[in-house]
Amino acid sequence: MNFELPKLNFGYKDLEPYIDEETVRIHYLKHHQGYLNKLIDTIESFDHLKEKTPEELMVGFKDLPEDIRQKVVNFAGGVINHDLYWESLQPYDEHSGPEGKLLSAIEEVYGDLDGFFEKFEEKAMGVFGSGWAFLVVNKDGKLEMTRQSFQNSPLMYGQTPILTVDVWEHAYYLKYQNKRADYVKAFMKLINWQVVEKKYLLAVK
Ligand code: MN3
Repeated sequence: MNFELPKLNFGYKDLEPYIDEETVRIHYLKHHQGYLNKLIDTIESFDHLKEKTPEELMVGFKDLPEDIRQKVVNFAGGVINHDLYWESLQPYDEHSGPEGKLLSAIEEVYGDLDGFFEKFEEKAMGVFGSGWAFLVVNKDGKLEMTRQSFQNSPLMYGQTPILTVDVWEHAYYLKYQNKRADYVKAFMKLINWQVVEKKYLLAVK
């Protein structure tokens, strides 16, 4: 396992004005780092678990020792969901959009990109309480949107997440307060489509 967080692909300020600097700092340095620290503490005395990646821990969660299983799911899930969240983001670029096979797959399932955005917002708004909306490649190799509560991951259900939006309040409350829809709309302007496409191609290979 890697005991350090992956570096962000942008500076703390670079998502402004859509996601504010203070939120990015606290979210990455406190929340994300906090999950990693707690995961490391939890598996401290389990050498066979330390050899695994957090993704592997989530995929194989049923095999985890029962007394630490829920904690490992919470913390390893917190690590990988945030890893994906940061990877899903880039500074605003008006020319960015899905291309190639990913675009074709989006059009097949959602009609067009606007249809995709509409459904993704709906999915994110439908998360009750703290959780995540994901775009995944499902077991049939098709695009699908799913929701997870807390720090659960689509990896626990045989799906490969390729894009995610964090809708825990800490992800938006400083700037958007209770206006989750405004945050989700802002998030969608910052999607790093190249990363999503790379993950899509790997998942359908
Ligand atoms: Mn978060």
